[in-house]
Formats: sequence, C-alpha cells, structure tokens
Amino acid sequence: GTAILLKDYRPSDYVIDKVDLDFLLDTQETVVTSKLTIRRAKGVATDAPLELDGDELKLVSIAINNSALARDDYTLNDDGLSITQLPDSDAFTLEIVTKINPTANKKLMGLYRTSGNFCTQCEAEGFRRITYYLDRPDILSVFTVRIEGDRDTVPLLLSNGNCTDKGELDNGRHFAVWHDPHPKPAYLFALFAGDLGVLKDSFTTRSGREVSLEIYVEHGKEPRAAYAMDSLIRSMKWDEEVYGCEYDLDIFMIVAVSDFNMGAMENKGLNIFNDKYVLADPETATDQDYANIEAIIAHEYFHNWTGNRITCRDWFQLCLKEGLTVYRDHSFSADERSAPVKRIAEVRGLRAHQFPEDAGPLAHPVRPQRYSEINNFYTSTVYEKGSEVVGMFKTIVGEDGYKRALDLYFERHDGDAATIEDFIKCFEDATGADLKQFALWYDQAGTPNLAIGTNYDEANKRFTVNITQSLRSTVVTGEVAPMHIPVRFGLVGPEGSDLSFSGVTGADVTGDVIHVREPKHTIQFEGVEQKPVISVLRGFSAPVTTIPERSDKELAFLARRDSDAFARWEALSSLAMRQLRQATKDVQQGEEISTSPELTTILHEILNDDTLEPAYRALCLNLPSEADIAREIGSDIDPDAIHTARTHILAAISQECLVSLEATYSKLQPAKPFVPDASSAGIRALRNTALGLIVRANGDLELVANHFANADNMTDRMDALSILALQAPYAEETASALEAFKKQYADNAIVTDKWFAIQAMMPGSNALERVEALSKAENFSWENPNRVRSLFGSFAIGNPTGFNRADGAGYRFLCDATGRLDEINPQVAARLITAMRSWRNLEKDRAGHAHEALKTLAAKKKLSRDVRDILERTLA
Ligand code: DPP
Ligand code: ZN
Repeated sequence: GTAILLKDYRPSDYVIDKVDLDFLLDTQETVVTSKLTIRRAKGVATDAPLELDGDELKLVSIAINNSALARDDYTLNDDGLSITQLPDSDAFTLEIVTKINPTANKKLMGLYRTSGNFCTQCEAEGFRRITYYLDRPDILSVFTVRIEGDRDTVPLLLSNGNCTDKGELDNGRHFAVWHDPHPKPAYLFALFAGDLGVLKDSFTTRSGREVSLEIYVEHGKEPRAAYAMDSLIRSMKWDEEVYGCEYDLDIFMIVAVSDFNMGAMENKGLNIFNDKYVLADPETATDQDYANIEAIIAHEYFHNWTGNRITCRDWFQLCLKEGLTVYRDHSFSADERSAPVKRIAEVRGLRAHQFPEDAGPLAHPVRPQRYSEINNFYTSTVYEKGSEVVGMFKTIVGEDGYKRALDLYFERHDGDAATIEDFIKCFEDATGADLKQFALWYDQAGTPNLAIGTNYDEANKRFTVNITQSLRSTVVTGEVAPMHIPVRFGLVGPEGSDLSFSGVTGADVTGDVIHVREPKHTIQFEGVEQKPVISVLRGFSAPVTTIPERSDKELAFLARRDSDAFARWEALSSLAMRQLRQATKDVQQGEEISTSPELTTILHEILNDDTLEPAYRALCLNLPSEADIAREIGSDIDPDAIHTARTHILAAISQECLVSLEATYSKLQPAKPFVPDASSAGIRALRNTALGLIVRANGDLELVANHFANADNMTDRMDALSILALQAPYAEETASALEAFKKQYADNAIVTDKWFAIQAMMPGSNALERVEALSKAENFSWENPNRVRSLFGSFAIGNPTGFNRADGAGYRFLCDATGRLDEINPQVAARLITAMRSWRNLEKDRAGHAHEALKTLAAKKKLSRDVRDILERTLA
C-alpha cells in the first residue's frame, strides 16, 4: 500500500473556523448537512484545490457561498472530493449534503447503529464517513450540531458541548442543538441518539464551576454505573490537585454502548464507552473489572487536557496524547490503590504485550515515521511504552522539574495541535535539561538491553559496575545510536539496607539514578564499606531488558531484602524464570524435572509474611505465565514443553506449601458485604491464588466447586471457574460449573463474554474443536467486537497449547476467522491477526504451519487495508 510519512507533513492550505452540522436521523438514510466556514491559509494560491476526505458517502449537493457547484467544478474519488473552482476571496462558506446508512455500517467507524441507538466513533478517521471534511487533527474548528429524529425511538439527542436549544416538531419528530465553544479536531466529534437511562451527579470545580455529570446506560442498569461515577468524580478531583487541570464545560456525559471497537473514546464533553468499562456490580464484575473501569474513566477524563485542549498535529504524534494520558491514569491508579502492586502489574503488561511487539515484525518507534493504516498504530508501543517514556522524563528531571514542565506545556500549548518536539522543549525550557539524546526514545524502535557486571575490590572499598547497552531491532536499519537510559539503583548491603558511597566516576549519577548514555560504562563507586549486591532498575525505571550477572543466591537475597518492592518482585521472578526455563529444557530432553528448594522456600515465606500486602503476595505466587516463559526463551519455542514444565513446577511448589496454603485459604476473609476497594481485592486475590495452588497440589476439585457455588461476587466465582477450566478441562465439575454459569448470565452480554473467554483458554487436545463449536453457537456474534475478542482473541493469546497445536490447525482457524471478520470489521480483524506476529519464534514445524496459514490469508483477493498492512509486515 501507499505509506504516509512523517517527513511529508505540511499544514493544510485551507482551515475550517466553524462547522454547522445538521443530522436528519434515519436508520437507513441519514441526511447530513454540513456548513463549513473556510479560510484559505496565508500565502496559498487561489487556484490551490480544496481536498476533502470522504469514505462511503453519498453526495447529494454541494454549494459555495450559497450557489450550487456544477458537476465539473469538483471531482469525486475513492478517498474524497477535490474542489478546483473556488472563489478568489480568502474566506467562503461551503455547504455539503450527504447521505449515509448507519445500519449498513458494520465497521463501527462513523455513524452506526448499536442496540437500536445511533452512535458515532470518529478517531482516527471516522468523521470522513459522516461528511466530506478536512479530517486531520490539526484542523480545529468550533462545532454547532443540530440533531433531528423520532421522539419515540430517539428521545435522547446528544452531542459535544452544551445544549443550546431543543424542541418538538411535526410528525412525532423533535430536535436538539449542541454548541461546543472549544475548537476541536473532527476526531473528537460525537453524536449519540437513542433511548437510555441516566445516572446523574455533579461536581464543583475548584474555581466554582458547577458541572453536571451524566452517565447514560441501558434502562434498568443505572445502579451499575455508580462505580464509574465515583471514579469520574475522583478523577476530576485528582486532576485538579495533581496537575492543576480543571474541567471546562457545564456538562460532562458518558454514554455506554455494547458495540465498540475500542475501550472508550474521549470526545469533548461526550465520552463514549464500551459498556464493559462502565457497568459494574459485585454480582457481575470482577475486581479487575472495577480496576479497569476506574483506570479507563480516568484515562478518558484526563484526555480533556492531554488530548483535547492540547491535541496532536498529526497522527504520528499519537503518543503525545496517549503516552502522557496513560502515564497520568497509571499515576492516578497508583495513588488510589497500592503503588508497588500497580507498578508490577504495569510491567507485567508491558512485557507481555509491548516487548514482543518491539521484538517482532510489527515493531515501530513510539512515534512512528510511517504508516499505511493509522488504526494499526493504537498499539502498546504508542500507549504503554509512550507512558514509560513520560515516566523517564520525570526520573530525569525530578518531581519538581516534571511539574514545571507540565505547567509550561499547558500554558504554552493550550489550544494547539502540538508535536513531540513541543513537549520535549517544555521540559528543556522548564528545567534546563539537555534532552537531545533522550529524545531518541521516540524515534528508535526496539527494546534496549543492559548487560551488567560487577566487581568488589575489598582492599580499596571500591565497587565497579560495568554496563553495556545494546539494541537489537528487527526494523531499525543502519546505525543504532546509544540511548539515554535512567537506571535507578541501590547498593544493597548484607543487612538489606542500601550502602553509601563517597564518590563515583564513570557515569553521571544523580541521587539513586545512573544515567547510562554511552555504549559502555565502567562505573566505580568509592568508599563502599561492604560487598554489596546491586539492585538495578528499581521501580522499572526504564523499559529495557537486563542481563545482570547474578547468582541464584544473590537473586534470592534481593527477593528477600531489597528495599524496593518492585525490585524484590523482579528478583523473585528472575529466580522463578531460571527454574522454569531449566524445567522446560528438562522436559525437552526427556530428563527428570529439577526443582530448586530455594525458590520454594522464598515463596513459602512470602505466602506467610503478613507484613506484606496480600495483593503483593498474590502477584509473587503467580509465577511467570506460559507466554512469559516462551518470550524469555525467545526462539525454537515448544508450547507443550513449557506447559508440562510449568505445571510440574507449580505442583511441586504447592505440595511443599500445602499446609500454609490451606491455612491461608481458610484464614483470609474479605469484608462482607462486598467492597471493591484495593485492599479487599488483594485479599480475594491471595485467597483465590492459594485455592488454585491447593488444587495443583491435591486435585481437590470439590473445594473449588464449592467455592464457585458459594461465591457471592464475580471475582470469587470467576476465579473458581478459571481454576476448574484451566486445571481440569475434562472434569465433570468443570462442565457443570460452565453450564450453571451460562444459564445464570445468559442475558448479560458482558458476563457471557467471560464465559466465552474462559472456554477459549481451556487447554487440551480438543481446545480447537471447542472454540470452533463456540463460534457457531447461537449466542456468538461476528458483529460484536467484545464477543469476537472474547472468543478468538482469548484463544490466540490465552491458550498457548491449544492455539499452537502441533498440526497448525489453530493457525489456519485464526486466519480463516480473520478473513471472515475482515469483511465485517477490518479494524478488529487486523488487531486479531497481530496475535501471530511472533510466529518466527516457534519451533520450525509450527513456524512452517503458521507461515503457510498467513500466506494463504494474504492471498485472499479482497482484504482491507488494515489486515493487509499487518500481514505485509508480519510476513516481510
Ligand atoms: N479512545 C482511545 C483512547 O482513549 C483513543 N483515543 O485511548
Ligand atoms: Zn487515550
């Protein structure tokens, strides 16, 4: 396909100061009238054509300054409309009437139907599916929107900003007018029309603005929006207190819909959410669901400043709003919950999703330099690595410097469509820091690696640390430049406290941060009185891999004594990972699986250590997953051997700890009635983790079945169901629990998604047949993204043995499903097939089957640009 390049950016020849939209809603034929107040940019020739984007639109009429254009005054093409006959005056109005069919819109981009309602999604390029427009984020305009529809079927008529007028019309129709005073790009436009219930509250900003808060959900579900409302109010307060950002309209609305490509969308004043990130009650939502709702409500709300008030110049700058906003929502969750537990979960997520992306054929810089389909760049590199980069800024310039830089960013760029350069400049100007080298994090793809070796010179009390950075990337061509990597560290003495040093040479060390900038550093710490063990990358201060030369004994020491909770967990995971890799090798070589008593001893201590938070203990007891192990092994991966090895190790550890596990299970009791707060969630997590391990030790399925039957909340019910399904896929208890679950929640789509997902992840030789059957079940739908992801996504990502079945049937199945889905929803199809990006890392027979399946899909004639782009890069 044709790539769009960052270096080709140039400002538009025309700008749109004002937009007046009029929607005559109809399920099959909605008429959209768009009146644009256009201005020619300075210095642009009068014969420069006006090129408007458009996609799947029916043009009805077009007029300039109220006079209709002749057919040869403009040309229509596949991507839009080019107007060549324009007035000489620099300002003019353009009126365009189009017709669109919301019912036929299964891509869920533009205006579409969901559960009998009308809804829009415009980011990134959906507005061009509503009307012809300069659909690019640097065109900021003031929108006024009139919506007209049937009073009975669409009693609710919503758009951005404030409602300025509404009224009744003939023939059972009515209308509403919305005006948004804040100039915005078209991707932030939203419309919702339909019939929903509402939960209302209010918020008074610190300068005294009264904001009404409205969350729209299906009738009868209003009470299930209470946690989302609570999260919204806490977010608004937090953003004022921590970032000084205040809300700027009199109303903030959230609409929950069940057909949505993304998690949620930050449209100005009218967020639209995937309903799974709004609706929650103890009966239907797990603790993880509550945490997700809190995080996503915060994320979209925080976009009001980082995204909406300051938007992106072009889509290459996507991380400007996303990386920063993810960083902000992470900080919010860390403040509201347990910061170390939150950090560990973030790093697990980053390693599970972003690291493989960066190590494979879909790798791209945090700020890509080219794309052929922007929808494919809403990635964990842009979001999660983008957030890590913001965190590194803070590590480098300090808390105070960070605050000054952000204040400057808001002051300098409010109302702008900004760039990464603008953002970096604010840090430089506010703090005096030189961030030229650091800026490489935005432009150079791949995960850097740090090799670290140490030596203690007893006689001279000198501790030497050798650090070598390297970067292997599948996509960086030519020279790789060394990066600026902030490494938080401590020299841990024999008693567990950090040792001091009198001086240091060989690198810039400020406070507890080593600034790695060169390919190689030899760093000498003087005056170190005892032999330390170095703790590196505390708090995961940079998104890199490390190969510290450390013995099992040193890892065990850090796992017990490091003062940094993240580093403790990290040392423990590294120790466990060594074990699991060795065990995998043992399985492959047909040897007896060796286990290390040290790992078991530490896990046992953690299990019984009541001074540690339960949530932290639960994280420690959840050893690296099969996917984690596969990633660490990196090549010639045999998922069956990994599964066998991990199952064996977990059983061995559980048997050793059984008495303590049983004591933990019976002793821990979360508060009743159910509270969704972090500490209760932590207790449930530890208790249910213990339950899972008990079953690994003694196979007591009755205990789990009882836990399932007696659960008074979804976390306990779902955890029990997972233990049954994943550990005992063929058991009678599993079949009956699945059946009971299905019946109980048949009318709840969000919970039914969980039912699909858990079955998709069940291991065993008939995993694929089970998933195939589910894809033909009457409650399966190809048109609902959540349902599709819960079945195919969970299978491809969450079922390593079933999906990677040795005969390759899993790959063929996923490729077929992707091809079928592509005809309905290309964006979701493209995302699905990224699950095969690491196919080259598999052992050669599986890799061969995967390759064949991908090539067969790529040979299909009618593929979307979305899927074709992923396939081309995956196969390149
Ligand atoms: N709605 C997506 C998000 O908030 C894209 N902006 O990240
Ligand atoms: Zn976002």
